[in-house]
Parts: sequence; structure tokens; C-alpha cells
Amino acid sequence: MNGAQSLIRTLVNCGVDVCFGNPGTSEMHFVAALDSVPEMRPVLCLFEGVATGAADGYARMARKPAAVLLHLGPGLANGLANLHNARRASSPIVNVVGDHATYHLQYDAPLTSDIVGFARPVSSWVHSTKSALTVAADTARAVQESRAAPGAIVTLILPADTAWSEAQGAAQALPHLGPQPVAAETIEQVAKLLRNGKRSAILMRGEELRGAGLEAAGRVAARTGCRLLCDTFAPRTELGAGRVAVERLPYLAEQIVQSLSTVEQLILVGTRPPTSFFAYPRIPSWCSPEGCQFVVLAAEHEDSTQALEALDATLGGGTAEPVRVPLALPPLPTGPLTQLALAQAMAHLTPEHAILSDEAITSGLLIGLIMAKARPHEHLPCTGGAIGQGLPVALGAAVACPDRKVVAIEGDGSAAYTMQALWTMGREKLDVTVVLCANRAYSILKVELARVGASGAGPRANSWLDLHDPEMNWAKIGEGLGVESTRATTSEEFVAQYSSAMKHKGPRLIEVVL
Ligand SMILES: Cc1ncc(C[n+]2csc(CCOP(=O)(O)OP(=O)(O)O)c2C)c(N)n1
Repeated sequence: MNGAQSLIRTLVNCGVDVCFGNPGTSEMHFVAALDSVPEMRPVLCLFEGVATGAADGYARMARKPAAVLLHLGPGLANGLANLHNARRASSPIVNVVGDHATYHLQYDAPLTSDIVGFARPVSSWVHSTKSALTVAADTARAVQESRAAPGAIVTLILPADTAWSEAQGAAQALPHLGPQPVAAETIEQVAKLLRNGKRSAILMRGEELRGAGLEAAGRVAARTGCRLLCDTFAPRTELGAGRVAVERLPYLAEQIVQSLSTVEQLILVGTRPPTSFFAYPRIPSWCSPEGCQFVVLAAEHEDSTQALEALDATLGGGTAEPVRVPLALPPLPTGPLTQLALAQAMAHLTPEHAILSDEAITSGLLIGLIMAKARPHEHLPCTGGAIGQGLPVALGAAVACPDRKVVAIEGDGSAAYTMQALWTMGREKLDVTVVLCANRAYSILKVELARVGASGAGPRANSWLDLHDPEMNWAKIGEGLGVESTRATTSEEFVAQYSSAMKHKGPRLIEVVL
């Protein structure tokens, strides 16, 4: 067994059996080893930002890491923006970065770079393997670090000679470092606060926004009258009819300020007090009211579901019926294909348990509101503000959940960053429907231009925010990358194309001309 085989076998032993990647010469032994470890599923991506974003989507849905194979420093650098997003999502990812052979580095060959320097800001753990003999142990440690609560990116650098030299077999998984329980005194303290008559809200972001955690939060709210809030870009939320009602914080700072204006106590679960996404002249960055008291019920590495369940029990146990989201399916639209019509059609037609990768930016504002009362589904937003993650996240989610329909709702500007994801969706025959909102503009930046108070913008400035000349033909781009693609210009066309996509399995793209 060589080092590359030892690496892949150890990954599989540790439960990591999907690898998104894009290889080069220094990773050829890794590539060759794929045939000797058939349990590992290799998913080829044509750009590293697709591979890292796919690993993020995979981790958010599978709740375990995928591996990512990257080609030296430049390959890693191409993947950094989506690693940044993944870090903000606390997604576990095992990055394997090939490097020159240890003895070759001294010659400063063209691809030599500071890999550790590229990796450090996005990784909780970086390690460069020194010998094939330690590959197995290093790999098991890497997986353990990435899975440590709440989940993190680790980077394992693998010089080519450690991949091709003789190794000492594979390692087994190390113990899982799960979330820490929250201390009983903390639960008592929060329970006391919730009984003191002040206006309280619980702000959530992580695991507790699903399943038992969400139910417990719903009961706590029903018992105490506190509000339930979640971060604007919480990595994975259960939405739709029947779910415990949670208010999503709005995007704009002044709207957050308005929403929180009456809150006297903010109880934080795996998150921090909300702030403005950007700084703007004359708009506050800090969005909580003056004098608001903050209490941490569970930090990110702690067990938020256990904390909410314990809080519920401390507050009284027994039954309390949470407020739930009612089902409100809008009618199917007819006529012009507006943002409202798009939202109504999607809410009407999207099946139960769908996964929605949301990077529609301005075209998605109504979709968020209207889908929230549609059939139960899960929502994956862009967590770190670096656009170009929606298509890769959809790809990774589809690999993690082959039995569920994945819908990626995309702005055309955002989709252009990582459109190569379409090719992998086609190659892997993934059940993803891409709704491509072609408004031919960076519309949000037109809003931001005004909000930041930038003056003097004329035709040249505005042309930087406009994508009309030339127009990207997304139906042809999708087709060219191996995905069945159509274009919708009216509500009737969109309804026909989207309902067909919802009924059939496999990759589809619908270019929505807005
Ligand atoms: C990596 C990265 N580069 C640039 C930006 C700045 N940016 C934010 S939104 C946006 C345009 C989005 O356009 P589109 O997806 O078409 O959505 P629209 O604004 O038209 O609704 C840009 C360029 C960013 N957020 N991330």
C-alpha cells in the first residue's frame, strides 16, 4: 500500500467516502489509488471553487465531511472563497492539497507556493505530512479535527513522495469529538431570565434550527412568550408548513434594528449579536437596542439541542404546543413572469422535502417569504457573502441526498462565478433543478450604490453593474455543459417547465427572463 492508498483507505475508514476534486501531476498517485478503494466516490469538478462549495453543500446535508482534492497552492487558492463560505457555515471539510515532493521544494519550481499561508485563514487545523509512514495517522486526525463540534475545515498537505512511497496500511477512525453539554447553571440562569417578565428573544443559527432542537425552542417560546429568531444566513433551516415558526432576521441593518427595537434580553444560541452586513454612512453597524442584555445559552461548540431541551424541562416539562407555520400555497400565476409570479409558481410546485440552495439575491426576496409557508423543505443560503456558492452547494447537497429534489435558485451574476458546477451535475446525473434568474444585472449593487452614498455615478459606473452587453444565454450555457436547459419568458412557460422538472429526476436548468 502506498501513501495515497493509505490516505483514501483511512478516509473511508473514518466515514469520508466522497471526494470532490480537481487534480494535477502532484496528485496522480491519489487519482491512481481511486481504483483500489472503490468505496470512495470521486466527483470531478472543473474549477476548485466548485469542489469546495460542493463539499460545503454536502457537509451541510450529510452532517459529515467530504474530502476535497486540490492541486498545490494555486488549486487551493481557487477554492478559497467557497471555503470562506463553508467556514461561516461551520461545515466540516477535509481538504487534501497535493504538494511537490519534499526534496523538490528546494528548487522553487513554478507551482511552489506558501500553501500553509493560503490555508491558514480558512482552516482550523493545517498539517503537512512528512512521510508516507504517517499519512494514515495524519488523515485520521484530520477527519477527527474537522468533525469536532461545530465542524471545521482542515487542510492536509500531501507532498507527492508521501503519496508514492510505501505506507504502513490504513488507520481507523479516532473518537468523535461531539458537542459539549451546556452546564446546568447556564440553563437555570436562562430559565430565570425568561421568567423575569422582560421582553426576550432567542436567536439561533445552528443544529437547533432542525428537528428536536427546533421543537424544544418552540415549546420554550410557547411557555414564556419569548420570540424565536434565526440569523439571516443560518446555514441550514427547516422551513415550510408545520414547522415551528421562527422569524428570520432581515438583511438590512435598519430593518434588523426595527425588528429588535423592543427586545430587552437576547439569548444567543450558537451565534453572536446581529450586526449590519456592511457599514453605511449614518446607519448603525450594531443592531441591538441600547441596554439590551445578552446571554449565551449555547456556544457554537456546545450542544444547542440538549440546551433547549433542558431549558424546556426546567421551565415546566410536560406539553406546550409551539406556534407552527400554516400551509399557504399561492395560486399558479399567469401572464408576465415577474418576481412574484416566479415565487408563486415555485411555492405551488416545489415538492415536500426539497432542498433549496438560495443565491437568487434580489430575485429571491419574495421567494423566501412565500416559500416559507409552502410545503416543508430545507433552506441553504450563502453563509459568507462570497457569491458563486449556490450552484456548488446544490451539487454537494444532491450528492449527499440522492433521494431528494434539489432546487438551486440563482442570480445570473452569481451563477457566472461557478457555472462549471453544471457540468458536474450533468456528468453525475444529479437531481438538481437550477432556476436561473436572468435579470441581466448586478441589481443588488445598484441598490448598494445608492445606500453607501457613492456620488457621481454616470453611464460608465452603471455599465459596471449591467450584464446586457453581451447577454449570457443560459439555456445554451446549460445545454453546452450537459444539462437539459430551457428558457421561460412567461408564467405559463415557467409553470410548464418547472412542473416538468419537479416530476422528473435529473439535472435541469430553466433560464427565467426577468
Ligand atoms: C466573491 C464575491 N465577489 C463579488 C461580490 C459582490 N457582489 C455581491 S452581489 C453581486 C451581484 C449579484 O448579481 P446577481 O447574482 O445577478 O443578483 P442580483 O443582484 O442581480 O439580484 C456582486 C458582484 C461578492 N459578494 N462576492
